[in-house]
Amino acid sequence: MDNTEKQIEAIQEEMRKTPYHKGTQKWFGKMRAKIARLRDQILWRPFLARQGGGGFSVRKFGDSSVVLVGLPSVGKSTLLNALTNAKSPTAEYAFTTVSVIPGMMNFNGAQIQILDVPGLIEGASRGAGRGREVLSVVRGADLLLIIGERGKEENQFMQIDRELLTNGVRINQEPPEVAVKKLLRGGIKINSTFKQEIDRETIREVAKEFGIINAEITIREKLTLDRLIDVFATSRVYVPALYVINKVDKLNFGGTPEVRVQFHFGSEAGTTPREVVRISAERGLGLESLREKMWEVLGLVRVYLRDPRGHPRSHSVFGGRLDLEQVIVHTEETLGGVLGKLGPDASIGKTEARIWGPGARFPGQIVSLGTKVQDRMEVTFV
Ligand SMILES: Nc1nc2c(ncn2[C@@H]2O[C@H](COP(=O)(O)OP(=O)(O)O)[C@@H](O)[C@H]2O)c(=O)[nH]1
Ligand SMILES: [Mg+2]
Repeated sequence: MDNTEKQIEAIQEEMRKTPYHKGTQKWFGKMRAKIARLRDQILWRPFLARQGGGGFSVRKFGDSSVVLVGLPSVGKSTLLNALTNAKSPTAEYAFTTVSVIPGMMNFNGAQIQILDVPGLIEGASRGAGRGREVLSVVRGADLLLIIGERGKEENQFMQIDRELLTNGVRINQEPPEVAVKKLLRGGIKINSTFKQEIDRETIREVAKEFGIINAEITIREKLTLDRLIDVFATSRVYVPALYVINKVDKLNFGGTPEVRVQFHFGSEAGTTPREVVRISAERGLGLESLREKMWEVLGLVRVYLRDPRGHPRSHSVFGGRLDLEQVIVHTEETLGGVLGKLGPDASIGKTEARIWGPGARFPGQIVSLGTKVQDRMEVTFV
């Protein structure tokens, strides 16, 4: 254990001995902020030491990047092989795979990169320093698949959640709605549109712990102490996650694999219920639901292209079958963004779009490039 970790332990020990009440709230806020700041230091140290990340930086390919997270032997390698073109070794025992194994999943015409990162969580208990690897991989992910094993999932999900939480990873959460405007003088001014349970002195104390002396802090949500600290801690990442229960074939409860909403086992305050997809990676059960769900959470849409005369553009593949030409973009994207993806030659002189299908009030409607895309919208640019 290094010095910083010892400091964290000492603070935690002190907190255990101190009763929590209105009078000690400010002190607790300060201590929690101190711990968060020390964890930031641990997490960022390797990045500061050698810029560019080091061994765990993975090149991103495709339209989206998904990272598999789970304890050893839950079936990550098996799932990677089932979903993608990758060939990853699988085995009964732990720690078989040693480096990042990428695979590419083709779904709805999109290329979705899936990364199996052995050791990401598996070795986390062996030292807090591993957190930096967790963070460096997770930081680049558009989605985490958190995998547990049927019958043990409750405990496994909780372990992963806790591990991610202490490493600055916030799953299925939006960043706090707090704006911090640094000022040159005047101390810390706090504006809030909600009545806060945390008193203003505590908010000031936490801000100060992160070196903020003069600032205007505007709060637009009801904050917990955790969320308040998240505002200032530098190592926070916000990533969507899907929970997956694998090996549903093993314990035969007579049920079929299904997608359903289950309530959060850990009942951490402020988190939304977990949505769980049940699969058998080995038998190939539930994989279609999983792909659909991944697609939905990744927020990808297909936009089909038509030619300048409004005819569907297609190219033939595999002996004459016609595929519509399409572009994969994020749901937040506009038609201007689609045009941008077509490259400079295609976009020159184009100022409007004509659309068909979803989103079009009538076939061939002329709309602006600021129009939001919809799945299966058809478009040509004019
Ligand atoms: N019964 C059953 N076994 C599975 C399933 N998926 C994986 N396994 C087995 O679980 C063991 C560990 O799988 P592996 O993919 O290596 O797990 P990893 O350590 O998370 O990568 C292997 O023996 C797999 O054959 C499944 O859906 N059902
Ligand atoms: Mg593996």
